[in-house]
Amino acid sequence: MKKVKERPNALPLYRTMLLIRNVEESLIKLFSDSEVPGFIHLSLGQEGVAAGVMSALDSRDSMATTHRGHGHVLARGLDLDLFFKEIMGKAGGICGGRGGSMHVADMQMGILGANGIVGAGIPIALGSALAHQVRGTGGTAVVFFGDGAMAEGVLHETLNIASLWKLPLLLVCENNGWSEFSPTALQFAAKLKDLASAFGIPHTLVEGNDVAAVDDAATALVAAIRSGTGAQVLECVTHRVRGHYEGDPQKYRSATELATGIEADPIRRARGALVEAGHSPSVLDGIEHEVLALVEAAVGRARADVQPDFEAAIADVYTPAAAPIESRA
Ligand SMILES: Cc1ncc(C[n+]2csc(CCOP(=O)(O)OP(=O)(O)O)c2C)c(N)n1
Repeated sequence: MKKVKERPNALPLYRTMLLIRNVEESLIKLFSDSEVPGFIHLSLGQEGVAAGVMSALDSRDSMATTHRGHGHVLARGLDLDLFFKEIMGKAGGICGGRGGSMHVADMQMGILGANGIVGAGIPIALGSALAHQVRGTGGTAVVFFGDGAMAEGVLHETLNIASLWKLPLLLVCENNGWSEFSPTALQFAAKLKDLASAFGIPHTLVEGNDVAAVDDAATALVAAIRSGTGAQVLECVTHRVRGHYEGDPQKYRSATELATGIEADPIRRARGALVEAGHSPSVLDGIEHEVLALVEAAVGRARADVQPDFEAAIADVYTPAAAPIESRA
């Protein structure tokens, strides 16, 4: 068989997607066993977007995510122990176990936070983009949002300011066609492309289940942003395989649509490309086993961790007052 030329980061992208998949599959079990407090929203089927976009970023960059943000923070490189302990509400979590699935944040890694309010990450990333510009960090702020956020006024306001001030902002829409239990097409009359264009912001549409295509598009857009062209919109068409929230019986979806999501699996697609490029299935299985072992070990350590002290509940509610502008050097 003639080998297809392989992209240099094909294996790391595959591994990142497998990591997200294995983590979330383990969360399904933990959640059904009541080991995860609160709600979780899984991104099974959408791993290609997280892996592809994050691979285009470096340590200068910042990102804000949504209620469906496990994949984004894992692809950014958040430590597995800190991740599981947070989702399982343990003291050793990245936010001391007080945030949980919808509030994972890590300022050291430029993770500005997951967010339970639809669209609320968008202005946070806008502010971060302004900070990058004012401080001359060379960084880009990235925000993930679902197609359900297209009707949020804050997106429209953000596109306006980002365009006027030429801010280094990459707006990534994960378009899975659904906003909770309703098709987005029944809720928003415009196309994202037309909305972006109304504010003079370029829009790129990509097949979100093709991790290589997402990586290529995101890499090109981040390079353009770093060169000073201002904001960009990247719309990734993808499929949400599980329900809106874990436990959702999905009675509103047809069997055909559910099957389409499974067939479009970005991991199966990437594996097919790797095998075509000459990787043996046993090597690829080996990566999967290695990732699974890491996930199982992290779950074990999270289980063994303690819950936060009651006194910790109000820690970090207030931050120390910043020095007045005049007294800053
Ligand atoms: C401002 C606001 N309105 C409504 C909700 C209730 N809500 C939670 S998720 C969701 C839909 C999200 O759809 P989308 O943004 O497309 O993301 P997806 O769940 O498809 O990833 C809604 C309406 C909310 N959390 N915040």
